[in-house]
Amino acid sequence: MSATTASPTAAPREVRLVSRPVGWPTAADFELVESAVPELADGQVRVRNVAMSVDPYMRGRMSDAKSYAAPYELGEAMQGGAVGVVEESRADGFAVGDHVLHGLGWREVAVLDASAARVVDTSAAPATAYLGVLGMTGLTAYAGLTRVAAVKPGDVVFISGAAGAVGSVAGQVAKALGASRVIGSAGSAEKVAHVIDDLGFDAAFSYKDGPVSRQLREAAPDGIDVYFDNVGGEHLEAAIGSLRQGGRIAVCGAISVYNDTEPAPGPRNLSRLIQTRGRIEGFLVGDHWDLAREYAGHAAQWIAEGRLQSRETFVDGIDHAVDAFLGVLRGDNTGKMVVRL
Ligand code: NAP
Ligand code: FER
Repeated sequence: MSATTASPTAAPREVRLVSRPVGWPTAADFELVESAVPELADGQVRVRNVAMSVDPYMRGRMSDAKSYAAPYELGEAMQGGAVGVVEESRADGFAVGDHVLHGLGWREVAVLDASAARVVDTSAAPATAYLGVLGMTGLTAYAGLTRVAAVKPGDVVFISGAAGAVGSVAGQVAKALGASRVIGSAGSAEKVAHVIDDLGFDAAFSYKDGPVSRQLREAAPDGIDVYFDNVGGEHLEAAIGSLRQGGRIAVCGAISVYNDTEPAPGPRNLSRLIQTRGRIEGFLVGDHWDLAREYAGHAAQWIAEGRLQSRETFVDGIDHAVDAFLGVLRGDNTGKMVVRL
């Protein structure tokens, strides 16, 4: 993955959506073009992005189906989390040189209302941390565990997508909140070794090695109290099958079905929720921003104590942003996938 960073004098570029994929997206659904950079209006900043996020939810916004986030417009630049440096400011509280977090990724230079940007402290953490462990994906893990699944000390917790941005934080936070046993699943032997050896999961398995239900029963012979679902499909059915009395399932994502062209069959064992008094609940991080300050405090402490590690997979250059995005859907990343610009 080579670096082809544009020189600051070259015309900045952006990635536009040009067609809506059916099934797996391909490079032909995107185009990389020069951006028009408007003059600043009062209250605006011009930001040179240093890193942009690529996330699974972006697959949903490529489609025009009605959802919680508006579809990307055809022929327009994609959007998403980014951090950058203020190059010019016509807004109080934003100085040239400040690092800011904002929502106009997928472009090298962004002009936006300063009210839609937040200054971040890059002396406390690298800028890219605000796209991952200290940003949206970290808060997703914390909100899902504390508010939706209500993890409590002693719980046995199962987390799919365990080596990914959300899952890696969720496993470590579950331990920090007192879970007695944390089990992860991921898509390769290397990822399984990483979550056990580096992130402190008690057990993990590759879902490519055999049925999830069997591997989960082996890892948690007495069942699970909490399942943090990033994947859906076979994983969700397996987790319902292993749920103990009063178990809770927080449905965060269903990446195994995001590129499906036909609706996948639902879990065949939902009736187990009756006998177990189990609960299953979906959530969106956007409903839990009020937890951001609480999480930031815990995260800083857990990081300082070595209890919360984060890894990033970097891809360099906006001309490789589409590869990075497709890579997230395929599982090329360990930890947060970030494109450095
Ligand atoms: P991520 O886990 O860093 O990356 C996605 C991972 O999904 C890949 O690395 C890949 O890892 C795995 N994957 C791909 N296809 C799979 C399949 N068929 N079965 C199992 N795993 C598969 O991404 P993330 O940003 O942390 O997001 C994780 C999940 O949380 C996604 O479902 C996302 O949509 C969701 N999410 C939800 C919210 C919310 O507010 N509800 C917020 C953020 C994220 P492997 O190598 O392990 O397959
Ligand atoms: C995701 C990232 C973010 C996702 C959902 C969100 C389901 C939610 C965003 C919001 O609450 O606005 O990958 O997948």
